[in-house]
Amino acid sequence: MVIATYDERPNVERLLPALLKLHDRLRIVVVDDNSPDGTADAAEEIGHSWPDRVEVVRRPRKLGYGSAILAGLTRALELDPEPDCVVTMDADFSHDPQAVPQLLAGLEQYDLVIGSRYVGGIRILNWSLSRLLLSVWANRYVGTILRFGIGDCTSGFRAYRTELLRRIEFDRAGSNGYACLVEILEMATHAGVRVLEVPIVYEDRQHGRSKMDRSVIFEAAWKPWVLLLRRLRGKASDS
Ligand SMILES: Nc1nc2c(ncn2[C@@H]2O[C@H](COP(=O)(O)OP(=O)(O)OP(=O)(O)O)[C@@H](O)[C@H]2O)c(=O)[nH]1
Ligand SMILES: [Mg+2]
Repeated sequence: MVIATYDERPNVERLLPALLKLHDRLRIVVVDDNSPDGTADAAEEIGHSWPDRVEVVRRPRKLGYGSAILAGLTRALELDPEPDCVVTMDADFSHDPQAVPQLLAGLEQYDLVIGSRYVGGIRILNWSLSRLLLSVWANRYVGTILRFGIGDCTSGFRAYRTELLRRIEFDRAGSNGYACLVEILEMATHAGVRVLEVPIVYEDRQHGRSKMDRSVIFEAAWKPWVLLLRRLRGKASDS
């Protein structure tokens, strides 16, 4: 498991034990950006009760969700023994830990499984209308430009086969924010991987504050165009 955290102490204190109880081989990499509320210390403390199962990557300052996920995936692939698969999820319970087994089950036949808020209808609880519209619109925007044929391109609740992550060299992704998820999806679809969307219920956070900011939205707006250009250039140089 890879979990990016910034000021998520009350959530992490409940989430990590809930995940660790799911399976005794499950290990967690928390990537924390020096959260002022001591999230990293709380995660390490929990790790003491679950030896060798929690690793905390401490970064000096807030460097962005996307780069935290990339750092977490890099660390997860260095674990010994190497995991067969890696799940990424948010710390704030918007992604239900009980849905993790369902995502993992999908990996038996697919290389990437996405916990999708939008496949077969919208399943989001307690979001304001403006937040919902922004997310629905952002997904449509990405889908229209890059035509993945995937309902939820910006979901951070994903299960990847390790082999896929190695094959696509995921660490070439350069986005700091949520655009990183779109970038990884572009690399994966370019590599012709099998993607499954599993419907999930997404619930708004009950503790803590959102970390969404303007720079993240700005990056999410221009990045799909850069990816499209790269794709077209790649096709031109192939032919
Ligand atoms: N390490 C790190 N984690 C981050 C950063 N920004 C967000 N996160 C974490 O990434 C996950 C998703 O961020 P959220 O703030 O929940 O983003 P969101 O779900 O779009 O916003 P909400 O609707 O308010 O929940 C959470 O676990 C955050 O703590 C960051 O800059 N660094
Ligand atoms: Mg959230």
